[in-house]
Amino acid sequence: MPDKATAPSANIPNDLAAYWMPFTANRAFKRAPRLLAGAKGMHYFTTDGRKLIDAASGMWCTNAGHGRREIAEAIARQAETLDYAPPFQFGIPQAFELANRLADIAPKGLDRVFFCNSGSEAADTALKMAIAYHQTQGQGTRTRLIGRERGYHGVGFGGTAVGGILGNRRMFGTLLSGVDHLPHTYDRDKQAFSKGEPEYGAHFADELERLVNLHGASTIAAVSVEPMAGSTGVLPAPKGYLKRLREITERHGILLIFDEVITGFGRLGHAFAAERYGVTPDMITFAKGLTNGAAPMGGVLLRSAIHDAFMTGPEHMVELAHGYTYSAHPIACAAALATLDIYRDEKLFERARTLEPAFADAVMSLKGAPNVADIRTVGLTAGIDLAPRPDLPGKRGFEALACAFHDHDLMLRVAGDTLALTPPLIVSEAEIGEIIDKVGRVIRSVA
Ligand code: PXG
Repeated sequence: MPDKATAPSANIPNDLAAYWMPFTANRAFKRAPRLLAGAKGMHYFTTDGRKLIDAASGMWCTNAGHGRREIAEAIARQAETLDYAPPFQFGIPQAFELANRLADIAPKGLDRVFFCNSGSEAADTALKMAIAYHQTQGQGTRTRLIGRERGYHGVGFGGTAVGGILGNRRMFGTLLSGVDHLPHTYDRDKQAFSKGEPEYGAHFADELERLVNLHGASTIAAVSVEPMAGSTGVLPAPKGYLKRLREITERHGILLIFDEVITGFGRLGHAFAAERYGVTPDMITFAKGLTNGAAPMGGVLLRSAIHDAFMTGPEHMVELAHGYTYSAHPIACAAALATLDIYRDEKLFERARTLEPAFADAVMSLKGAPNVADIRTVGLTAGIDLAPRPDLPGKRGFEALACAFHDHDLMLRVAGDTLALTPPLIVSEAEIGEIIDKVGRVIRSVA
């Protein structure tokens, strides 16, 4: 690699050493970089001038497609008018408007909103709120948090502890104490090649009764699950599973948190997956699609009874000692409001619901391709499990990601050896066909 001082100047950096990339195979990346320069609609443009079709909505974010002018203009206007405002003890009208807009599209009963800047912060915020809420109820022994194997709730200490992904946990010590996990809901023998929610597996929710019998309900604050586990490779909830979790949590006074960072904003055909399943949790965490990825923002939707429990004591006192310098950042609020307008005006959640059957059929056509061990679909999302290379788990998946980018002009997500497809909700049927054709070629390339 040329010395920095002598390197020719160009848009493309020729020294990639300084940037330690997140959740990235840094050495492999820096040997064969995947550099992006632009994006519009369903496509990314690379620094070497190629056009990639985006089958990943960036990273489950750009549900309305890339480069939306309305959002860019809203951000620019906001930056010029009010760049920053302190969110503690001061407010901006846009934050209140956004909270109202979110309460309007959330399941009935979830009508209070707390803002932060990411899904990880949303997860930790909800967990802290759950513990604090029980304290307001004179139930300070309820501190235990229950997650699920293969769950992902970001990378804060709370979310990492409640999450159930070995690779994310094992390097970071003991994490939070008092955390336990439900089993994951995937059983390939019983569920392989399911479209939508698998018929088998509602009983996995009953494991919560076992944990209650082990620890005592009076020690458990909350259970947090993703309605569809995304990062771990797309595991839709089995039919009836979430209803059963709701019944058990209600019976034992345990708060139920849905992590909808991925499933929110139309991915499963509704504003929130809670609506698809007819189950109202006590809190919903959200991020990603809220701003179409154009600004970092996340948050927690919660029942007013939880919020109201804190509204006691002297009125000059802060009720919840929690929040971020960039909570409800003006630019993020502007991006989110413009995004919600697009979702509403273009009926994108309904569009996802309408496209779901054609999308599922298209992805299932890859059954029988080399090494395809299972395919799962739900909403506009699919997971395709490839058989791992012997003794090298994750290698075939990584090769697929790289080969999709370099050789097939396709942007994919992978989780281990699972390919995840999650295109923008503006995708056309023809583009679904194009994506599936490319994915088939990628699968054959890494056979
Ligand atoms: N909860 C869920 C359910 C998520 O999927 C987070 C929390 C954390 O969000 P932040 O904004 O802190 O990253 C996520 C993030 C993938 C992939 O490839 C998915 C996520 C992040 C990175 C990669 O599937 N989800």
